[in-house]
Amino acid sequence: MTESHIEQNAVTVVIPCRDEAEALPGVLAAIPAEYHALVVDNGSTDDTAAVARAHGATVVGEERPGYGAAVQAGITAAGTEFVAVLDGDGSMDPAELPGLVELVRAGADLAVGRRRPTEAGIWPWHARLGNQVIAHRLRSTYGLPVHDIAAMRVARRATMLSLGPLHQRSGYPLALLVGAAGAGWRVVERDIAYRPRAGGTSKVSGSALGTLRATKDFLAVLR
Ligand SMILES: Nc1nc2c(ncn2[C@@H]2O[C@H](COP(=O)(O)OP(=O)(O)O)[C@@H](O)[C@H]2O)c(=O)[nH]1
Ligand SMILES: [Mg+2]
Repeated sequence: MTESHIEQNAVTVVIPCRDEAEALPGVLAAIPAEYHALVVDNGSTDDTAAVARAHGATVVGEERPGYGAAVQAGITAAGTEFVAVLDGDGSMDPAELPGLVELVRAGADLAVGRRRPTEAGIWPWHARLGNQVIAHRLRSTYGLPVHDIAAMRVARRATMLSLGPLHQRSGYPLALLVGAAGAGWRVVERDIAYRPRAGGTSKVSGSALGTLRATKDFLAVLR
C-alpha cells in the first residue's frame, strides 16, 4: 500500500482474531458504519474468517502466529489515514472508538483505552495485578500517563508504522508504548468499558499459563 493510496480521514478497525467466530458478529455489528473493519486471522481452527466476511469485514491472513504479528499485518494492510485496534472477543465496545479517534484528530499521536470492568470477576486477579505493575513502570520509567497497557488504541497509520516492526506476540502493546515514549509521542488515555468476552475462550489472560506466557513477553520488552 503506497501512501498515495491511503484514504485520508478514514478509519480502519483492525481486529486480531484467533477462534473468535462466536463473538465476532456482535463486535462487527457495533463498529461505526463509516469505519472499515479488518479482521486478521492467524491460526484459527473455527469459522472466524468466514464469519468475518459474512458480517462485512475484510479478512487478512497472517502466516506468523501471535497477537503482535496479527495487529501489525492489519495496520500494514489498512488503506486509511487512521487505524484503530481492538479485540474480537466482545470485551470492548467499538462504539467507544470515535472518542479515541477524536483525541488523535485533536493532536494526540496515540489515544489508548483504560479498561474499567463493568462487572466484578471478569478481569482475573493475576492479569489485573500484572497490568498494574507494568502500568506503574510505564509511568515511572517511561513517563507515560497510562494506567493500562492500551489494549484498545487509535493512531494515524503512518505514526504506527514509523516505529518499525515490534514484538510479534503478547508483548506488542507494551512494545508499542515503550516505542511511543522513546519517540516522544503525545499519548492520551481515556476510560473504556471492559466487559466479559461474548463467547469463545481466552487465549491470554484467562488462564494462569496464558498470563505467565504474556508476562514473559512483557518482561522481554521491558528489559
Ligand atoms: N490473529 C490472532 N489473534 C490473537 C492471537 N492471540 C490472541 N488474539 C486475539 O487477541 C484478542 C485478545 O485475546 P484474548 O484471548 O481475548 O485475551 P485476554 O483478553 O487476555 O483473555 C482477541 O481478539 C484474540 O482473538 C493470535 O495469536 N493471533
Ligand atoms: Mg479478551
